[in-house]
Amino acid sequence: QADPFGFIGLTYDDVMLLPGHTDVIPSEADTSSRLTRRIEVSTPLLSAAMDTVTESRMAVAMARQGGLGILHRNLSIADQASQVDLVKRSESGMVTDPVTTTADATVAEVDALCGHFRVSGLPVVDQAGVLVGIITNRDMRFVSPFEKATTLVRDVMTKAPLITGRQGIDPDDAIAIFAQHKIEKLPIVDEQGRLTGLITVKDFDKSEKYPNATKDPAGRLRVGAAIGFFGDAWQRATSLLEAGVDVIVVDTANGDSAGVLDIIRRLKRDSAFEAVDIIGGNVATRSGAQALVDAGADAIKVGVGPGSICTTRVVAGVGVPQVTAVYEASLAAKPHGIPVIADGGLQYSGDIAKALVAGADTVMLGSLLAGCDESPGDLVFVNGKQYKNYRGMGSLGALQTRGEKTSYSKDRYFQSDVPSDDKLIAEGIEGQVPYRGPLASVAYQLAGGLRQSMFYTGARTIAELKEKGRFVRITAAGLKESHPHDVQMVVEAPNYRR
Ligand code: RVP
Repeated sequence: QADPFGFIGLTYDDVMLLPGHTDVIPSEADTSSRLTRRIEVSTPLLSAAMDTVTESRMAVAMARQGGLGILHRNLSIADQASQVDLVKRSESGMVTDPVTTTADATVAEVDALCGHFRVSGLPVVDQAGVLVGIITNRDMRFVSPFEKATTLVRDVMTKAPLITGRQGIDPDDAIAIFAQHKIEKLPIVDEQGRLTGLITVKDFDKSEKYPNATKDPAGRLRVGAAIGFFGDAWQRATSLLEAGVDVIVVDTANGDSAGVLDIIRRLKRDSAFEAVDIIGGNVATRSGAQALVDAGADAIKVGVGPGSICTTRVVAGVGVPQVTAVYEASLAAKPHGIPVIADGGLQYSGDIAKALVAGADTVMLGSLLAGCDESPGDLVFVNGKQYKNYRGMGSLGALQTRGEKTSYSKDRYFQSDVPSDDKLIAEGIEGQVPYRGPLASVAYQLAGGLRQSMFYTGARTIAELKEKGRFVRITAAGLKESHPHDVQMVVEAPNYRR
């Protein structure tokens, strides 16, 4: 490069999309997009793999809205795998591996399982897996709290013979059985009477309620989970796979590094992981994206330093303003048909379309989702207003969170070898974001904003938006003009906060 300063970095606030001729109305715009080489989502939104953003509740909510949650990895392998399990069991055409109990268990044990898996009853099986009964809320209702620990399932369950379905039953036939027998759970059994699945009426209700949900071929919600590259990362990947994860994200602050590229190559070579798509990141340059493409990544995650809680750009002086980073990465990924994820730095719904036009296929959100009901953590009251805690995975607090052996977040910042906490170099901060209510309404506003962008640019599909979208660079005065100005805001808008 002749001129060492010849390369300008632009971000969301530096650009606007040009309006263009349109014959699209917002409600007709199709927001579906490619998440990875093989997976499509109907809403191009991902929730960040952060311990104040995505655990199973958020992942379920994201998938129902047609996006995807990426479970964070600042917890033990067993805990993260059990979160995958919770998402995979949450809603499905048929549960192929239902949670069960035995006749000798106590009602208290059944209660605990039902609470953990958020279900209202369990099939009862014997040692050979043969269905011997079912126990639901109805059966347990008259067991007093004092007797739960001593009452056995066999004494209250509804005993076999039960109404059951055969394997491969048609969904319409299942619905007919629910209606005819006024039951809510239909155990599926094989010829020997062994339980092989469970269909619940609740799942049909949810399918109708969330028609755009991101689902696997078996009708279960999809979920992603983050891993690192150091220590027990391989074991983590294996446990996530066994729990049924759909997407593994090798999630680090610098994806263009030997350890990250190596684990991506190994995962892609191993036939055991054939069914799982592997996302690599993060990078912010064309060469970084190229390295991930060459390693075999099924999608490239872009973002070094744009995050609202991130201090990498000031602590290390390194990063690329996000719109330029996404554009550069897409130059390497696009020719290979590998989707790009724009991770971090989005403040408003309008930034989604900007990211897509710059070259992304989906976006990943932290601060915009951390205030939702479904994100981990309780509400915090400050001066009578409601907030939720939100912290960077490179903040001291997150770096110091310990699991069985090590701090899981440390390897995201390549500091696994740092001997004591007082020697850590933080790259993030801990803060709070305003409470925003249920994810469904936040996601509705975000996707709605994107549909408005598609209307203004005359794009019926995301592919058309990416093709037709044109940028204009703006100045500080232009940015000032873009926001509400010269008035005192008196009513809170559902999709705008200064
Ligand atoms: P934002 O949406 O702007 O809040 O950014 C979220 C993103 O920030 C995450 O998806 C992740 O890539 C990045 N991040 C998370 N922790 C930190 C940090 O501590 N520096 N950065």
